[in-house]
Amino acid sequence: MKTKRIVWLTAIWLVMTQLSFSEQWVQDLNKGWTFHKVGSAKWYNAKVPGCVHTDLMDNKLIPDPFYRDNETKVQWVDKNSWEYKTDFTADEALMKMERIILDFKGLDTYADIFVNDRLLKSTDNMFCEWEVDIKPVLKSGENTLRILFHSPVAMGILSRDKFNLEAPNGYNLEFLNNDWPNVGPYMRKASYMFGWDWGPKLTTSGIWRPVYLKAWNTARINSLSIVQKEITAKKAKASAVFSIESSESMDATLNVDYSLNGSKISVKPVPVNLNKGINEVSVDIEIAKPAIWWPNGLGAHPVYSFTGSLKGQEKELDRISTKTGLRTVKLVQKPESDGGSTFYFEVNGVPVFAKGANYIPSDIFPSRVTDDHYREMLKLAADANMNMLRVWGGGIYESDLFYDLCDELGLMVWQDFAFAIYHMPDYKEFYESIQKELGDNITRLRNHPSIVLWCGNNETDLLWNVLFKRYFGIPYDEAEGKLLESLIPFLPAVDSINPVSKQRVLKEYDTVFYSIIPEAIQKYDYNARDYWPSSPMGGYRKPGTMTKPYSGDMHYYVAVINKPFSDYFEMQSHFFSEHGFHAWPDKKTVYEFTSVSDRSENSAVMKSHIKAANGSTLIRKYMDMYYKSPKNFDSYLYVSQLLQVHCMKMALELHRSRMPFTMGTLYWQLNDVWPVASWASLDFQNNPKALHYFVKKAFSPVIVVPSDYKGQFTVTGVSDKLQDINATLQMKIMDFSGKVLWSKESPVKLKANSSQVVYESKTTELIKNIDTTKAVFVAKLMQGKQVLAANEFYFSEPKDLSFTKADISRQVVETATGYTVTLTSTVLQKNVCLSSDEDIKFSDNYFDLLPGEKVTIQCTTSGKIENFNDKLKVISLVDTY
Ligand code: BMA
Repeated sequence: MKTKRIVWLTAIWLVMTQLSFSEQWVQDLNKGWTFHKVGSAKWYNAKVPGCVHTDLMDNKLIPDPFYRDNETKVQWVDKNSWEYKTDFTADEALMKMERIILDFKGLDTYADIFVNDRLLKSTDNMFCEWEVDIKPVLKSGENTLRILFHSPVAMGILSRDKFNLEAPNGYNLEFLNNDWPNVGPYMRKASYMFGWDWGPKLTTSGIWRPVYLKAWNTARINSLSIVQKEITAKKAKASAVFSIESSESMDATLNVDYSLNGSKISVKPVPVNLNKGINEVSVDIEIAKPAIWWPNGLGAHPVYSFTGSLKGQEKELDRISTKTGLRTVKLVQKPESDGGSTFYFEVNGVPVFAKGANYIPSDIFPSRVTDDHYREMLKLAADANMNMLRVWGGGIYESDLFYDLCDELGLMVWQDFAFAIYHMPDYKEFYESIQKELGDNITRLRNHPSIVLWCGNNETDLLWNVLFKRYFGIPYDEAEGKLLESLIPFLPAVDSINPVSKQRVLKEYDTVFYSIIPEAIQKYDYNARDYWPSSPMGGYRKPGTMTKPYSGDMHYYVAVINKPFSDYFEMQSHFFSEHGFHAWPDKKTVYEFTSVSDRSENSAVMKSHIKAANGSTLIRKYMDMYYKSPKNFDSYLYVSQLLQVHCMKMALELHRSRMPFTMGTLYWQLNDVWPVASWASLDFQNNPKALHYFVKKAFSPVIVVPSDYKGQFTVTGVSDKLQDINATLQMKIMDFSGKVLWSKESPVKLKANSSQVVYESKTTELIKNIDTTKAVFVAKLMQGKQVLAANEFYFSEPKDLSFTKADISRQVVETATGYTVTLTSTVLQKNVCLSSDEDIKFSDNYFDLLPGEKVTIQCTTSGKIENFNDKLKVISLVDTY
């Protein structure tokens, strides 16, 4: 959780010290930076926080790597070392302070820190915060801060050589075929920067988070943790745990205030006796009738503010503030009669079906992500009825704002530690660096109510149980292994390997994920959340999740194992923490990174913006299975998005209708780091793909799901609501001109927080005498005239449906925020798509327009658009072939 000190600017500080109010000095050092390539004479302006690639771009020294295949043209950057410097002034008042430090919130990665040309510290971990004592070298007047960033590639080679063990990594991190070795796993730097199957290889360096100059006298508060002990409707019991650093032993007083929506309550001051050094001291808090924090869709998400202050004999020495929400949460893994165990989250005593997506960093250069981008993206996730995001381990520990927004929006966070599918060095300094990383990040994040789980890593257990066991010749469960192996198509040949290496890799895995991490969670988070060592896994030291009896979570990719989308029906799991299918982003985004000559399916530039193994071949293969071949490039982009929805509609609806057996579906992935064909539902500029509009429907609190499995047709009602619902189920089959061929209506009672079959029939019975190439099944759950849920189902694949071309008529009305467009058609229009070259946000898109039905779309614009109607393009699937 972000802990804010009161920032005294120099001038204010002088006034304050005269009044002897506080002993703290905090000054932002993010101005006046310049940078250069080590060895070159010329220095250029730099931005802090920032990174070398964005600084090179701002100075027009490299082209935008997102455009065309420019990625390949900037690969020289990470083979070089870079230096940054700035000057700052120390006045007499500062010089008199007892302690003076520089506080770096993030340095990427191997940095030597110099003040006035004296080397003060060398860093080795992008995820750590570094405090450097500068008192001994500080001069009154001008001082120079210089930071040398060593080439991450060169340092990675040194680390790998020191490790001196070659074993396979589960991921080919070097997507670009150059002569440089795969060094990502050998350093504590975000893995995705070395290339991933949705990201470019742009391995940057720099001061990626802010820098502060801080000074204090006597004592300061290092952190404040609100440890929740008992939360009920009647009362909340918590402890405000302070970590205080003091330069002398003394008597002091701790004060804690808390507030929700303005009204402040003070807890009785607590006298403490501080020792010289670090002190952990706490104040008990009891809140009567607390406002409880709930996940999105289940209630409000109130966030309490807490302020803690430390008073010495005469004056206040320091003050810190933080926020938290009050709730209980646990991961329930109850043993089941068949030997498996459940896997679901229980929040405030209620089992919650987790609906959401996997989150990867918002940019390949994370230092340039704006507050507005985070706000828009997370709002889009919450608006799509999500209640959980998994912050994936190959990325970064996100910014404070990210988690603040998740708290405010009720988005639960499954937080991976930053490890993804590789084995790592086992030398002492590497472990120490990991320990510091865990302490820094758990301390920063632990007060966020949104974080509901710590997870050790992404897919390292999977890697260990398949790849390593096979590589090292260790026996493993054949059935599990075969399935898992098929998910990892790039297994290296079994080799003769030194038994010492085998022992080392085994030990390293156990040391990091079964000792170092659990110990850090106990020490810094007081075991406030559950720990799951790896995603996916079957259970503690239990591989695989794919066969009976089921336990743990699962990652499942239908295209990787070369199966039709219907294979989703065969795959069981209590919790799908990853699954997905990839698609191109919108035409507008594709046009931005291509020139005219690049705009064909298999052009070199298009291929350079799809990193998934056999990516474009797979899109084409599945497109041919389900859709008529698109007539041109623009249609191809649009149909690729429909194809993604076609897969995910089956998946998300199926998973929800299997509750309570399945209690979570997090699709891969929410967002992108650059313009690319990927599994994401939002592109890198937060433009929704067809999938995102669809997800909002699939994750609605109440849904109705028609499906056909092995000749049995069922309609399932699913409700996340915590009260039962009485409704009427209306069903009909109609042809594409609206003629009703079959209909049925029945009352249903949907039980709270459950799913149930509300209609079933043999499929052949239902569709006898019906031409399924021209028919749609429509289900609606009604409460009086209100539609609680609606859905369509087709008995034939889209390529076999036969549509008639007809106009889509529209009525446009100007509104305060833009326009509303009401669409109708005499025939069924599948996947109606509204688009424009203007900047317009549509309230819905890619929906099926039923014959004779009216659909009204809100079009939000930043101002009036001349000839809006002419500029708005409306097509449907029938226009693509
Ligand atoms: C999973 C993830 C990522 C990857 C995704 C798509 O394995 O954990 O590593 O990008 O699949 O292939």
